[in-house]
Order: sequence, then structure tokens, then C-alpha cells
Amino acid sequence: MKHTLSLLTALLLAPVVVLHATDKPNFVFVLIDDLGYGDLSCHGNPVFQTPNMDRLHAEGVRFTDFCVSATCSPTRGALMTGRHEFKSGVTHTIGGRERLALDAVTLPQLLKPAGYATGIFGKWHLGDKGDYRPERRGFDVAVTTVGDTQNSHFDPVLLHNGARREHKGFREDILFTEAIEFIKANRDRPFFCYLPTYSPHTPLVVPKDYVERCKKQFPKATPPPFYAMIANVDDNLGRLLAALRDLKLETNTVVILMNDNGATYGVDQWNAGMRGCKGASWFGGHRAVSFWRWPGHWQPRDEARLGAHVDVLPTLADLAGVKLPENLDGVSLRPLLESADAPWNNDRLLFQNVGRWPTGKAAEHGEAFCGVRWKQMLLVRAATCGDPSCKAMCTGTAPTRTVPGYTKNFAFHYAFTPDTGWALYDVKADPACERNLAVTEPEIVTRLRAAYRQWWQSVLPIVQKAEQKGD
Ligand SMILES: [Ca+2]
Repeated sequence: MKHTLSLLTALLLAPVVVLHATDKPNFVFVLIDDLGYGDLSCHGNPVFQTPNMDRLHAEGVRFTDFCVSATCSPTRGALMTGRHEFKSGVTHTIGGRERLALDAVTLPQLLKPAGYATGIFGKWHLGDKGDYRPERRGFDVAVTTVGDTQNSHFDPVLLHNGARREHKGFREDILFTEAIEFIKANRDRPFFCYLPTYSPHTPLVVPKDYVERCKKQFPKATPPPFYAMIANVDDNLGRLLAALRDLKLETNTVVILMNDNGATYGVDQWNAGMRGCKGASWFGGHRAVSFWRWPGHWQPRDEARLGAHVDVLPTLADLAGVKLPENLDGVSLRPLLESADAPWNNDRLLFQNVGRWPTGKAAEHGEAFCGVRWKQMLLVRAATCGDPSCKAMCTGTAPTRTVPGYTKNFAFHYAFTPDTGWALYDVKADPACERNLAVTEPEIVTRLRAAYRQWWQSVLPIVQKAEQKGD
């Protein structure tokens, strides 16, 4: 009798389980390295056009105040774990400090047991050796450059799950083709296709015909190779969207477009009115593109409530029906994606610290180049640790810095906050951060600063331990 009941239960449950599995949406997540928020024509760029990115903007939910970290690996660490990157030991982009702690639970590791095929095609930047490599962190298929570097643009040797394979052509064209092949191969099951490009990060190298085309089409867009690299990514994005359409996957595939840090070579041309670019603690250092498209499910619109990179993992886990890990910093954006009227915690705090201090000097840099976001407010301190001999980020982002071609406006984008202290800005009304509200809003300053200190004390031991063991 017991056996019969079990069999009956299994029979009753089986179709439900199958239906549930086929209901899971696919995820295609395109993360564009060193693209700036203002580089897109849909964000007001006056001289350059990004038709395929604009299409995702037009067809998706657009977060207009979406925070990432100020540089590459930190953002990637937060994306892959749903937690602030410092909690996984990621405090820099080099020197072993880009490696994601091996006990961190990654997004593909969560999705795999739910039946997802998982693939990464591009820049991982969370450790390129041994157990740190993406094929050991939950990806079934991992295609990266050798050493995960930016330097192999043409006819690259790529690592396929660690095995070297020679390719012909331009790197981004190859990566998108590999991603499309992965999608085709997994069209009948849920998949997570992560496509973090290497372009338009330096070196600014791209097929010559793209440079010539951009010079003709957008004669005022400078530097031409930078915009040509974005044009190439945009073309490839168009090819990817066309493939989804041709495979009839559009209505069961969530497409996400983001960038990983503040603007770079485009910053002098158009920064959407913001102060700050890559590596800065100002608004422009952390505000990112964030478009989410799911045709037939989500209505295209602007969403102004505060979202962040840490929300990507809980959102995709939620949509995939996966139980969320505990102790996440992010929350599922699903309510906001589904409804403009959804309730939301408008009191959430997001903590920023640019990191990049000299190894072993974390304790001295708790209040160097850092900030807190709350609603439309940014409490920020853009200033050094105070030690004149301190190198790394402390001197690397001084307002007096000069880099040929980028940026003409260092004094503005890397300015120190007034009197090198904490300053408060309403970034919605004042994206250039020119009207310091610290004097008129002392209660907000006190509260956010205390919250920041408490947060810093909670992550400092983790960061110091990671630096000691080189994790
Ligand atoms: Ca980057």
C-alpha cells in the first residue's frame, strides 16, 4: 500500500516537475568592459550611435540609478556572488587580489542544479589559474583569452575549459559566435549564457574597417578606435539578438545588458552630466547601464529605484526558482521588473570603497575614496588616506593626474571632496556633484557615515585575512 501510494505520488508529481523545468527562462547576460553610461546614444551621447544597445533600452526595463563598483574585478565578484566583493576577498584587479575566494557560491553554481546549462564567453577576471578558473566555478563551458588578458585581439588563442585552441578573426566576433553556438546547442533546455566582453577596454585595437566606418559615420567621436570597438560590440549584440529571434527563443529568454564600471575613453565627450569615471568614488564611477528585456513578461519603462550589481544573482535565482543563499547583500529585482507599483525597500544602503590600496594597507584606507548610496543621495569621500608616501589608488586618482587622450578633465572627475572630507550630494538633481548638502543635511551625513563605519569594520577582517593568505 505504501509502495503504491509512493508510486501514485510520483506519477502525480512528475508532470508538474517537467512543466516547471520548461518554464524556467533562459538568461543571456552581456557585460561590456569599460563601456561608459554616457557612451550610448539612448543615454544622450551627442555624436555616437549604439542602435542595438538602444534597442534593448527601448524594449526593456531600464534602471536609471544602478550601482556597480568602480573597477572590473570588484564588479564581477559582486555579480557572481550577490554579495559585496570584499566579502569574497576581491579588492583590486591584479596581484592576486582579483581572485574570488574559493568558498564563495557563484551564480552558475546555483543555476546548474536547477537544470541550467552554463557558459561564459569572455572576461572572467576573478582568477585565471587552477581552481579559480571559471570552468571550476560552475560554468560547463568557459572560453576566455589566455591569462584572461585584453591583449590578443586578432587570431587569438582562446582557452576552452583550459585547453588552448587557435582561432581566426577578431576576438569579440569569435566570442559572440561561440556564445551563439552555445545557445543553439542548449535551445531545448534552460541556459545561462554569460558574455563579458574584453572590448572596449584598452588596448584600443579593432579591425581597421571599423575605425574607417566610425570616422565617416561619427566624425566627432573621439578617440575613433574606442568608439569603433563599441560599434563592433554593438554589431555583435545585434547578431546575438537576431539569433535569439531566429531560434524562436525571444519570449523565454531574459536578456540583460550592463557595463562594469564608470566611463573611460568616452568620458571627455559625454558622461551624461556626471562627475567621476572609472576608479572614482563619485557618482559617475559607479552608475551603470542596466537593461532587462523579457518580451511578453515585462513592460518597457524606466525604473528609478536604487538597484545594484549584487541584485543580479538573487534576481536570476528567483526567476529560476532556486533557493537563495543566506547572507546576500543583494535582493531580487523581480518585483520591480514586473510592476512599477511594486513595494520596495527605499531605505536600502549600498556601500562603496574603490579598494586598490597597497597590499597590507587596508586598515588605513577605510575612508579613502569611498561612499554610501541611500535613495538619491551619495555620501562620498574622495581623498587619499593622508599618508603622502602612499602609492596605488591614493596617488593614481589625484586631480593632477594626466593620461594622454583620457581624460582632459581629471581635475573635475577626480576632484577631492571639499576640504578632503565627507560630502553629500543629491545625484538625481545634481549628477555633477557640485552642491554639497553636508551642512544643510547633517542628520543624513551622521547616519550614513555611522553606517559606513559599521560596514567597514565588518568587512575589514575578511579583507585583511584574504590579503594575508593571498586568496
Ligand atoms: Ca572594466
